[in-house]
Amino acid sequence: MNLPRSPRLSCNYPVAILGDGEADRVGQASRLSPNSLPAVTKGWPPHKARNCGPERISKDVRDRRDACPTASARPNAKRERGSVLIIVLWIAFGLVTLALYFANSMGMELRAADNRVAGLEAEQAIDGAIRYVSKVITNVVTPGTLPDIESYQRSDVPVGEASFWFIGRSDEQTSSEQVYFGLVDEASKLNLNTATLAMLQLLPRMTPELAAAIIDWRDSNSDVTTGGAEDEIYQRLSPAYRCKNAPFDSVDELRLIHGTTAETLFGDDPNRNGALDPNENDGDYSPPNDDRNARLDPGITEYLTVWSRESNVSRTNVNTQTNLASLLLDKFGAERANQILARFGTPPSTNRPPGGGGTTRQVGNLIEFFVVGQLTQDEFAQIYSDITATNTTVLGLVNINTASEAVLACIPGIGTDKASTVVAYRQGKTTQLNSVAWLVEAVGQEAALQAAPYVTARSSVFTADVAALGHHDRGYRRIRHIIDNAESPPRVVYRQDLSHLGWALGRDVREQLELDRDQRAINPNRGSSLTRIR
Ligand SMILES: [Ca+2]
Ligand SMILES: [Ca+2]
Ligand SMILES: [Ca+2]
Ligand SMILES: [Ca+2]
Repeated sequence: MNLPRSPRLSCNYPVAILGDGEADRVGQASRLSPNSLPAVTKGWPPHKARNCGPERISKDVRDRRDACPTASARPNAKRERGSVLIIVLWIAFGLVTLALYFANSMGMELRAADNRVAGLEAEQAIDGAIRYVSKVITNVVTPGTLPDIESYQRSDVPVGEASFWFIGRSDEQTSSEQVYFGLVDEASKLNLNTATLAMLQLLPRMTPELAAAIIDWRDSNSDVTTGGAEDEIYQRLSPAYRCKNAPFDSVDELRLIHGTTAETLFGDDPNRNGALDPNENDGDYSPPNDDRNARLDPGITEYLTVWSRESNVSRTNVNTQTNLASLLLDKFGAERANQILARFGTPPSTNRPPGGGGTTRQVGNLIEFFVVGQLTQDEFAQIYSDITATNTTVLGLVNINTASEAVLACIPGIGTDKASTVVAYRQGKTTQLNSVAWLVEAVGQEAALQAAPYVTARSSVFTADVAALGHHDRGYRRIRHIIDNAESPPRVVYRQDLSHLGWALGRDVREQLELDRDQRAINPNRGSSLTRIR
């Protein structure tokens, strides 16, 4: 039998799998067509070859097998060994790939877990910050005022491996790109529940229609203010809802008011940090679509609150003659007390009937008391924290010591023409700002008396807008708290997670954090230098 010298047939395999009959058929097939031989032998699996005993192999085949030169068998063995090597290499490659994949996956998991831990640290730091604020406002030097910024830590305050910042507002912001750190006085804003239509209309970005809709939302009736919106408007919306006809519970409720837009509510400052971030001064390149005028033009939420209130429960009512006489006697002595009381029509103490009595002039507010009583500013400041014109809690008074120019411009008697004068007057004067009396000197008696029903120099509700980072400056969190200190102990009346608004600590803090990170990489024992930033 003359088998063709095909490389595939030169080894033992095709020969070994053929019995005598098959070999003959192969021989015949090879004679007919040498190319057909591989097709005949191809279907025989190796195990069949193993089952074929040597007794079934024809002598001719055995001879050919025995005579098969080593030179022809060796390349096949090498190829088999090469195939095994390639398979092993592929398996090894696959295993290495799997190992790398899982290593990378575990690395990501580890980093995510580390970030979660950093986030928890930041949240705990914020909780600690609120306890710290409670202590600060309870122990404030002048009760009823915003704590002095030098009396507490407000930037990069360490809590374990975490740190926190109070995001604040101030006239002292030298650059609108720089975030100011500190507590915020809620009495520095207009109260949504007490501001009149005329006052609301003077706010930046406010329209007459929106101001009217705000009035309609909070009043108890369904009479439409000109340009406003009652049930008829809201029932046509999809989904439809009812006009509240009740006071606002939060400033964010403004989103429900007909006519509000994101631009109206937040303006150039969607992250609500009071600073001009890069995306807030690049036009429409990135949200928001700002006017690119290098100045922060915030929305109406910047100027509004629902929390400002003044509790007068423990104060002396100047309209109660005997209590006032007792206070004045204690502070200024009998002679001066009688002079002041006489201006209210109260007879001198020697002629005064026991238990009070007599005809006295009633005043509606403390500026009127100051003007009528002809006290000096120093005298008035001495008794200001002890007196009131009403024993009830008064909502919505604006603190003239902390309000921004935009808010002061909304107050009758001050207006847009005198607001800048008020701000300029109070800057640099710390000793004369202990009462509302300085407003008389700043804008004149007539204007001050017109503004008097709306203003105060006391504050008891504060915002602690706390941003925090965990270890390695990760896990950024930001939670805004409103804390009411009108009654002891202080209590948190509102809590809002603002972490979703993104980074709010400004460019300076970010750059300083990156610098610190680089320097820590060089020297792991080096601490933060962020305390330099204020
Ligand atoms: Ca209404
Ligand atoms: Ca901003
Ligand atoms: Ca922009
Ligand atoms: Ca702008």
